[in-house]
Amino acid sequence: MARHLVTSALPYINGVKHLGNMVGSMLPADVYSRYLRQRGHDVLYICATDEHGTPAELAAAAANTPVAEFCAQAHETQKAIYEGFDLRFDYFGRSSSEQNAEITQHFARKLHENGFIEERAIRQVYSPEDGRFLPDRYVEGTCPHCGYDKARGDQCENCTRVLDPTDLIEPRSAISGSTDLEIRETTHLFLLQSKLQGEVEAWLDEHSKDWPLLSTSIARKWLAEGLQDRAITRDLEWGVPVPADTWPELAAEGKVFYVWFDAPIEYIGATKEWSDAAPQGEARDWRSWWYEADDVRYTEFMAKDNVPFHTVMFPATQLGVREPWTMTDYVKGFSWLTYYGGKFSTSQQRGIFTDAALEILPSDYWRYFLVANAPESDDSSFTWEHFASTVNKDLADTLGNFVNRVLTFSVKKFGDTVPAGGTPGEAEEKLGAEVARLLTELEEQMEALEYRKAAAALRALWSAGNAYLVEKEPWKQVKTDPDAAALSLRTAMNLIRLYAVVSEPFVPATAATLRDVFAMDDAATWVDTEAAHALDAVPAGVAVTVPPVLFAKLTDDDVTGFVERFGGADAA
Ligand code: B3M
Ligand code: ZN
Repeated sequence: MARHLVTSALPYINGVKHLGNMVGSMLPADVYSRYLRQRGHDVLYICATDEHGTPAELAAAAANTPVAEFCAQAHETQKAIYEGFDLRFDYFGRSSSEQNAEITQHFARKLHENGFIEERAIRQVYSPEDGRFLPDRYVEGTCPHCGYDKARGDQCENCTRVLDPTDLIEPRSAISGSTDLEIRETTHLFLLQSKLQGEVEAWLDEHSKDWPLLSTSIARKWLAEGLQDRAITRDLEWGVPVPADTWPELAAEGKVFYVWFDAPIEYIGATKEWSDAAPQGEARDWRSWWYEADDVRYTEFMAKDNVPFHTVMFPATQLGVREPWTMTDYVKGFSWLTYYGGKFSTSQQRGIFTDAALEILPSDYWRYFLVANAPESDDSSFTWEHFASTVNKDLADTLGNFVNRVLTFSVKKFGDTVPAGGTPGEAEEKLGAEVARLLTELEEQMEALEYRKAAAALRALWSAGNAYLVEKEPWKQVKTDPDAAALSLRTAMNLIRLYAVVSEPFVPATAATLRDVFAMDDAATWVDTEAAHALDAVPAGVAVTVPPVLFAKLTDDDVTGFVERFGGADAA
């Protein structure tokens, strides 16, 4: 048994996430944590909403709600959706928590003591009418490159060029619309990342040997470009305040930390939230996971745009703190899931959002499809046609049909207990060997965090059941040799039992249904390959309940309807 700390990138608070966000962070982290728990490890899976920064303030302003209230509501909305997806976090926290503020301020003080933070005066846009400095995103105007008139001070959405607010033609405040803008000097904290470049490189050399290429190549690229010192404070109302004991003037000016400074620290903060929320009598020790925690293996999940922050910038922060905080052991990065080859887009509402997905179909349909088609080394594309054929082939025909056919037929012929009779022979031996081989394959792929390959191994296990049925044909056997039919059905039922266990990380709701088929009181969390080979864990005589059809097939009309509602090939 080992201790596994798992985190997935913290979803921004500013809106419901789409399936592309889900597949690259929370879902694979959940699948992995479930698997590890089943294998008997001590697992802590932590996530949270990322609540600071301009996007949160702007979304709150657009909703006409005070930002604290907006975040509290949006957190509950996201949390409910993730419960709907059966994501089993040990804790789902909030980066606006007191705990995060405390640890973030501690990190900043330590970085300062160690000479990695410096105050620097910079020139920034000030709006007298709004009575405040405007962060880059709060300045709008006309793009000097393409003429788009709603370009933001950090980037033009139209031509994607990175901008400086002073580049904009006819700049105005995004808050009040005021064009009376000035440039004033103001002081910010800078993290001296340039001084930490060598240490980050050395740390990466030592710790990233087994990481996926996607993660290491992004990290190397950033390091090759050279780490720049970076402003880690902003002029915003909402954020972790700069501690007054260390920087009284900046604190008095109301400066807060930059969202990407406090967001990764929230992995720790949320763990402390989890500790602080312990029910009476339950001891939870957040420090044992994060501080001098040599026995903890820490795995992080995220989409590729978040990789630089986790492989380079947050490690730089942690190294500069000069305290033994847990650093990542493995960074699983993901490429993009596209929608018909185009971008899922929150701002343009293109693609499928997690709330809408759950309105249409239960979570297992989505979980299975997304994991089986995870964008691991390359982007992968969502289309309704591909989704429907995957659901129909793998879930309805292969798994669902097998389960229902076996159970319905057995109950009809032999009553509602597992039938007795027959002695396992060559076919059962061959099946057992195949099942044991595929189970080993599934385990290896899960350990390697190769999701597509793990899902393929699971699918092959499901198919092995169908192949066995085709070979034995119990519906024919029953006419001439009832004992032989009983053996075939009992063996098939043992496969169902195995599926109930090994499918759990992928399709937990279905797995629970399959567990309930047999009136057996066993807490078996995983099956070892020997037991899988033997296929006799469910003995004759155990009561059987036939579940309702596991998966509904999606028809052409369903697909047409989905395409109409969400857009199809021409949406991209
Ligand atoms: N919220 C960005 C994102 O959701 C950001 C991740 C923070 S992880 C510490 O893509
Ligand atoms: Zn432009």
